[in-house]
Amino acid sequence: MAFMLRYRLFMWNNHTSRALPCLKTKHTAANLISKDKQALSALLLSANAVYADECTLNIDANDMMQFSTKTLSAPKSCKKVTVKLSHTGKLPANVMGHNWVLSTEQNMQGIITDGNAAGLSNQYLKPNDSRVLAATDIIGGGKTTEVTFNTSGLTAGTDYTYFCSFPGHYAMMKGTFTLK
Ligand SMILES: [Cu+2]
Repeated sequence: MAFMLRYRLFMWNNHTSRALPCLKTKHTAANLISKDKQALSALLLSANAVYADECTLNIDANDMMQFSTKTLSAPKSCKKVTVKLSHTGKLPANVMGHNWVLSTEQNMQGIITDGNAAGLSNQYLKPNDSRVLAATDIIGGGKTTEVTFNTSGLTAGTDYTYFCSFPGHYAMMKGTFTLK
């Protein structure tokens, strides 16, 4: 793969140097460079997919009951997605604990209601809740956690909901996850 990449980059350079003497205007040159840049970024993008970098997503949570982003997405080519959650605050898990839970929008409320009853010892989730598509543990300030899940059960282009199931937090800690 690395060899092919180098070979294709070599071909790209070669193509550029041969094409340049034929150029008539600066405008054309700019177009050509822009096109080649696009080709290069497409090449690098496909290399990333192979090495799965884009299949790992990072999100922070803090003592202000906030996630750092309200949208997360991964390429639909990811067979598995890893979400890494960092709690950048200082408060302990029983006071300001956070997790990252994925479900359909429709199922969120039921998961939260049952999660509240299940309590912190169950990560504020009903054990083996089939409505939960993915979930990390609850963590306190200064801690990190992650979850890796298969994307085979998800539909590309559909908006899923992620939230924190700690009692009351979903009102502020909620976002949209999409496979694109
Ligand atoms: Cu929370």
